[in-house]
Amino acid sequence: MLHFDVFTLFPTIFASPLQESILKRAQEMGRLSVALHDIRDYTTDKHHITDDYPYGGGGGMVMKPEPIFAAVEAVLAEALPETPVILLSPQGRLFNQAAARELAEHQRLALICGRYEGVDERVRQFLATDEISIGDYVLSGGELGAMVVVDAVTRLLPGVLGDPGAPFEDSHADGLLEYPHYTRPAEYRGYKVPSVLLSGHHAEVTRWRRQASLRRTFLRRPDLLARARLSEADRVFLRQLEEVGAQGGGG
Ligand code: 9D3
Repeated sequence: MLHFDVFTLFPTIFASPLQESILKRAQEMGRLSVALHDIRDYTTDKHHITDDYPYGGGGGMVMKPEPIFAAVEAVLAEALPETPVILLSPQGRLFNQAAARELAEHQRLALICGRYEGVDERVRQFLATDEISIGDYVLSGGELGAMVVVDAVTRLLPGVLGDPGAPFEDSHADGLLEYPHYTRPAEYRGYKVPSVLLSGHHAEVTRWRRQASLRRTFLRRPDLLARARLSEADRVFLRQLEEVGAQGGGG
């Protein structure tokens, strides 16, 4: 069982993603629980202020430290001292499948979502143990980042996915992009499913899929090939792609 404590000014953002599909099922199965904590509930002033002007001037507002510290310390009072406290921020280390696997080892994770131009630096220095960005683009706050982390980590919990070794493997499990998937009809508007997939030759299907994966990764994400787990046959095929070009397909 993995428990998330999410600290946010907009807890309702999380409602729908948690109520559908895999995340819904994971909660029903008792593998996942998510507690949403409204940072505003931990303000002590009459107007429940959570932001303030930046020292030194400049535009935008900064999230005040007191309500964030109060919220996290109250909620995690009885938690294990090693519970990661993760700040979602554009300055964090980039989230990837390896980071998701690492987080899935914990029993409890705290996620702090920033808003405005950012959070007071003391939150990052003295409260958070970890800082994560989900990619090099600008979001309006940490909530969607936190949701991405919850989703990616939950899929890795034992029993959450139907059959962990089956065809729908993680795109990044062996470090390659996935091969193309097809279902019926065998011809749609004149567009045909590759005949090898209808042939019943299992070994040929496996080889076609592997080569389609390699070709697609070579064309779209060559950066992934450096860290991919490749057989000698894979390397021979890739050398061929480099020499004669990728010849359409897969791109
Ligand atoms: C004006 C400079 N901006 C930094 C690029 C300020 C700023 C933009 C967006 C400050 C905070 C935010 C809100 N973003 C997040 O909280 C965030 C985020 C993101 O923007 N991109 C990728 N991952 C993440 S995780 C949290």
